Amino acid sequence: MVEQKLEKDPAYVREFERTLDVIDRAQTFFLTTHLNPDGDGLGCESALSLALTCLGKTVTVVNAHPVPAVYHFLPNQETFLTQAPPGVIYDVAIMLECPDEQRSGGVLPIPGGAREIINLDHHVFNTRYGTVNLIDPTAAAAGEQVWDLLMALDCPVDKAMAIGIYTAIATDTGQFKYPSVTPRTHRVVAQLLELGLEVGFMNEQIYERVPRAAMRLLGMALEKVAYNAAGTVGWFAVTQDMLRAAGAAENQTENFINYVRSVEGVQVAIFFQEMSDGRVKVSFRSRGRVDVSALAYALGGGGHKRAAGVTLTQSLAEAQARVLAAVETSLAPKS
Ligand SMILES: [Mn+2]
Repeated sequence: MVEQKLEKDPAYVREFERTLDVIDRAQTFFLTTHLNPDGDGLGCESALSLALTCLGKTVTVVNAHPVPAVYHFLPNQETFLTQAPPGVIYDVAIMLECPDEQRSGGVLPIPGGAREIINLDHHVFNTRYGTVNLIDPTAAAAGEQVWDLLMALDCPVDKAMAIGIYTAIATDTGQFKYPSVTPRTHRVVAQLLELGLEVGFMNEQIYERVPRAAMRLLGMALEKVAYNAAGTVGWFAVTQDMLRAAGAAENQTENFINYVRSVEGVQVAIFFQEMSDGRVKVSFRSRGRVDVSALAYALGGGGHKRAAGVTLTQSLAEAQARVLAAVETSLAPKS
């Protein structure tokens, strides 16, 4: 693992060593990720909770939302909670790709508190709110960072942990297709395969168990994709009415946006989802020069250069008008 650590800057290596020290001295752990948890956050929680348990530590995993059905194959996910136990003070809280406290969706602050906060993330915008900040925007997924940790902890890595790390990296890189992928990404995956992980099994678990209702919803949504005049922006929406008509759940739309991102000429794909609480969840994907993380950040959200999002407290029509105007501005040639 010396090789992987050498790819990092000295400040990161220092924080990494501090992380190991903090983990070593602690007994009780609290883990969380961002709201609407995705494959990266959940895969990290799965693998890291297994490793900490193996070290004899006590681990509590709490997320703002339940684990989506697609990720029910992740080892240990059945122990994940959606409410923090009241009054418990933890030795250490580990935030897995949660760039600021608000993104935890109300899980932070922890009711009883934590003595140390390890803030592990690969987002460019991170408020560095931890007592330890392990921030590496060159990591294709937080799963790469967690893998480094697992390799350095005093507990043998195994196939169950490999399942979580593979899920984290595969889902955050669009199955190893995005520009965020580096030689290091594939070196980590090679190590996972050496533990006996089967790629075919993983692909089936993550991508080939689409519920019929979700497929129906996708069909309805794709019929209504709209484009700007230049064909550089494509957008579409899922409303509460559509969810009801398809019999689908709110968290079954995770991959929808990638269909529009793949259309010839489209530089920015936007997906609007009307939530049951009336707010509108907006997802961005970029293929061109547009930095959608800056766009999302300006609207109050966050993310990466090519994948970002924000939740707006507006009607769907208002949210669409506001977001489309912002996108056109960011596409306009700078004068
Ligand atoms: Mn991620």
